[in-house]
Amino acid sequence: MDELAINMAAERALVEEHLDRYLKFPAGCPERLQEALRYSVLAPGKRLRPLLVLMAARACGGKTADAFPAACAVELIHTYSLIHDDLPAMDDDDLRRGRPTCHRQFDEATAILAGDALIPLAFEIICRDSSSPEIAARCCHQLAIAAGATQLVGGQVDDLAAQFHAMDLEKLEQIHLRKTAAMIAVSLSLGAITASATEVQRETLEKFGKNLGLAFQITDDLLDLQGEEVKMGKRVRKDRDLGKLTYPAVLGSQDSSRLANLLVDDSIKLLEGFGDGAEPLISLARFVVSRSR
Ligand code: GRG
Repeated sequence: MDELAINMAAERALVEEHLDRYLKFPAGCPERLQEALRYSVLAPGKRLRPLLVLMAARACGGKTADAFPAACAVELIHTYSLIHDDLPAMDDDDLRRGRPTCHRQFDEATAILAGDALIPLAFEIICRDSSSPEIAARCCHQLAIAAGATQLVGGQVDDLAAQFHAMDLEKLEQIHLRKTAAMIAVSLSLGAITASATEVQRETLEKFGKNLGLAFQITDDLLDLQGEEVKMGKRVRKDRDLGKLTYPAVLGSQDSSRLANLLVDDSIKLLEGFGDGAEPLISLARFVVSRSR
């Protein structure tokens, strides 16, 4: 393992330690709910979004210690979206992060409520643990927009509505910019805010995140087509069964892969002004298109 991979593993472990602490509730939280929350959040995810928060903070000269609340909050919102996406009313999946989905392991009502509970918890953590009230307010505002009706939720609604309908590349991009890229872009943005970065730095990182988010989605589509269920820890070949139009369906696999790499190359160019502090972000961007899960 190279030095960066070791640092990344160490930071992932720290994110998981924080998540573990944040998922111990005072009296009043029903035991089954706590169990479902810990089961879903502490399952072996890649933790891409929290790592992006930490690395964006570092690229802007901030302390990663100040970025952990926002990093964990993003992971909690992301996990809620996965739990709800897996429900019978949406993708109806049995496997997530290598384990039975939350509604399979528990029951539908518990899965819906566990997802619901993660949303206020994310904002509670930012409000209580950020390094200043101003940083907390700015993080909450950005995260609320990214997770809200025009971005994550709106993108998901349009994605569900588009099933079994013809779509062009522009529509596909509009859906994925909102459903997938918004949460990745906001991770970069929150990292910048926790580091008290300039607005130019924050916007540049956000743009980097949008490109990276699209590259991530294209890779996800390719892995759905070519990946293995055991490695991915989730059902594969499901996009076709669900009638979803994907990048490989529109562009073919080779051009999709070319586009993903192009987006990553373009996004890396945006980081030129950040100097050596952005090296971990560059490596993570390359990982997004070379990953096998
Ligand atoms: C329910 C509001 C709502 C939104 C759901 C997250 C999502 C939107 C759908 C999941 C389906 C999907 C394939 C989305 C595109 C890419 C994506 C978000 C994959 C999952 O993220 P990873 O690979 O997951 O980072 P881990 O488990 O590693 O955290």
